[in-house]
Amino acid sequence: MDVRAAVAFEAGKPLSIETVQLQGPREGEVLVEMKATGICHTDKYTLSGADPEGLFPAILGHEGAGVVVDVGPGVRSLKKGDHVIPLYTPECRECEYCTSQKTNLCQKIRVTQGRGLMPDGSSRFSLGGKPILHYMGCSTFANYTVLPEIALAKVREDAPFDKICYIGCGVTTGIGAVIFTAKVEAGANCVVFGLGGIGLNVIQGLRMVGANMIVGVDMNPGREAIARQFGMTHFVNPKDVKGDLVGHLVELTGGGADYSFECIGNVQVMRQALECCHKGWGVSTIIGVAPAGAEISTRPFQLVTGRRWIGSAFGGARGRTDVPKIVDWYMDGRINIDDLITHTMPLEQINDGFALMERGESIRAVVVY
Ligand code: NAD
Ligand code: AHE
Ligand code: ZN
Ligand code: ZN
Repeated sequence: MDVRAAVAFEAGKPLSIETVQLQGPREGEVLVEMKATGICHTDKYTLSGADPEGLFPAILGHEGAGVVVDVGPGVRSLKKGDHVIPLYTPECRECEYCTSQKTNLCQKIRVTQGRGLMPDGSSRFSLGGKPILHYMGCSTFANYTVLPEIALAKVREDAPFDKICYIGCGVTTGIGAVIFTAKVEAGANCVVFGLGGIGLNVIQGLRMVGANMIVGVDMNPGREAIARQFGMTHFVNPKDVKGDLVGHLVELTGGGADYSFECIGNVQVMRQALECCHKGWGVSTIIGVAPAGAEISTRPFQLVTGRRWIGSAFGGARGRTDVPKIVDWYMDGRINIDDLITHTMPLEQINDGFALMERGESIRAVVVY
């Protein structure tokens, strides 16, 4: 079938709106009509050429919501008409990783996903007879896409697509990092570096679990008001701190953070996030995706003296199990998504969405098909 897609032909170039061809679903696959997709910082990162796994030409996008229109042979858990959220971290429930109960990083299809291919090693998208690659197993920047059954969370049908698409990455990543990865307890003092589409969801996760201090750190003063609305109790702009930022944060938190979160992708900030943690027990979670080749460093003494450095992908969430619950939290009014979606646009204006993010003017821009 013909579908409308924003194609990334090469790194560093704007997306191009094209009519591309999409083959139907094969064994274990599902054809989804995409209804809405968020634009995440990671799409920009890959488009920039900084992602070692970034392959071109590809159809980017990994933060979508839509409706099942067809299923391939052997698909049992989904049927035509089901509402779904694509999962770049699938949940097969049978691989060594899924059954370990220690991680959400299902590896069943990770190798082919990283090569921009479906699990059978081929692409469903093409243009003029030449294959176009999938991205993160999702390719939500197309109005129809094909995904493996294990990479779709079935969600309730009364939830609005243009809001719950954000649960496909940013909301789950931020709230999940607090609840599933760091397992922050009530009364904790916390520092969040980067108050964008991810960091603001970390903040609302911290408020949900009853954190005491929620310190937000961002160089963009425009982020203070919205972060306070979501639960931030103290704002620190590094540009306004005279002297050492780490020392300032340790003093502000009365000895260091019980938990810190890096939501930027800057390795210097990752070091600050670790080192502002409390001696003996502070835990720092890396969420930000750093450029290819970048490395983190600190004095090992920071770890010897009890700080711990961990990371989180997709908030530690098991997609098919946890994403429907997060949709319920939104529908029950327990989490706020609406105020984080600052812009909506048709697919034809998707490059404007990337520009808004680059200028720090949007929290989330959402393409509505
Ligand atoms: P964003 O651009 O919306 O937000 C980043 C924020 O950091 C901005 O408010 C910016 O002003 C601030 N900032 C930049 N440099 C800073 C500095 N030196 N000090 C303080 N603040 C600074 O980005 P986002 O969508 O929130 O994504 C954040 C990061 O998380 C990206 O690297 C993205 O790729 C990554 N990410 C990771 C996962 C995961 O599963 N681990 C999921 C989604 C996104
Ligand atoms: N491809 C990059 C790494 C990118 C990365 O870390 N992706 C996160 C999700 S970011 C969503 O916005 C992730 O889930 N990683 C786990 C995984 O298996 O990809 C690189 O460095 O190669
Ligand atoms: Zn993302
Ligand atoms: Zn698995």
